[in-house]
Amino acid sequence: MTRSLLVLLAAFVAVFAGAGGVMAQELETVGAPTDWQWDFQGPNSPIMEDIHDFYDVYLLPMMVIISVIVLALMAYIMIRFRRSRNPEPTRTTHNTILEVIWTSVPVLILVIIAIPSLRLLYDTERLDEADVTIKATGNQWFWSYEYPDYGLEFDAYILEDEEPRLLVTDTQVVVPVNQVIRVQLTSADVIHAWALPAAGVKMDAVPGRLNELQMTITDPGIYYGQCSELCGYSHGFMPIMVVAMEEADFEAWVSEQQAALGIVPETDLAAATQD
Ligand SMILES: [Cu+2]
Repeated sequence: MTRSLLVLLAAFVAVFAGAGGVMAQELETVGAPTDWQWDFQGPNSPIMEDIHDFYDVYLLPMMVIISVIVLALMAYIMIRFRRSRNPEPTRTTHNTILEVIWTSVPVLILVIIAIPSLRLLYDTERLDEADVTIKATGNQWFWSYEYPDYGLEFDAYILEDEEPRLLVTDTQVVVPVNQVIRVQLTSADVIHAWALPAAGVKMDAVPGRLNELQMTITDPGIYYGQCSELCGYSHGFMPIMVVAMEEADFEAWVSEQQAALGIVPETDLAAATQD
């Protein structure tokens, strides 16, 4: 009795795991917001590593130093030049050297920030030869995806009751790790924006235009993003869920999807015509 029950259970688990597809791969969540988070997500892409470095090593220390200096100056002024100590106020209105310094130093600081900042901006806009191309179309209020090279096409709708809340979709964008992914973006109605924080990408999806971004995800796992352009009533309910997997797993996923749709892969077609 117990044994037949176990067999039944095993069969059920096997069928269920098989039907699970992407989710059955037991991938961990890598790119998601966390409670009380106050830093960036990731980095899980080369560009996001650069963004982290630019902020942590460069921008943040600079901001801290400037804030501390300004605070110290103000404290000094408030104490040293307080009314009780200076009953007779000074009539000084100009100090040429001081004015040159407080104009040129901030300009210099901005130039120092601008150089690595523009370099980083250039890197984020770069487009290399793509290994996988995905077309994402924004709709009110869901994303539709196409893999033109594989003949795949599907919509991704929110699953509102799943955790992490408001981030899970019924179908996922599957990508291989450590490959150049080109995401082409457009919209069927209003302006949306496709963003994946852990990978350091965000770009508008504009009706009538085709924008392109590129990302290379370095770690297998599940990543979450959101539409990042106010697009109407359900703007907060069209999340982006990306599953990054090893190349072999990705290829298996593509074949699985193609088989389900009855698509004959191009390589098989070529072999068939040769015979
Ligand atoms: Cu949107």
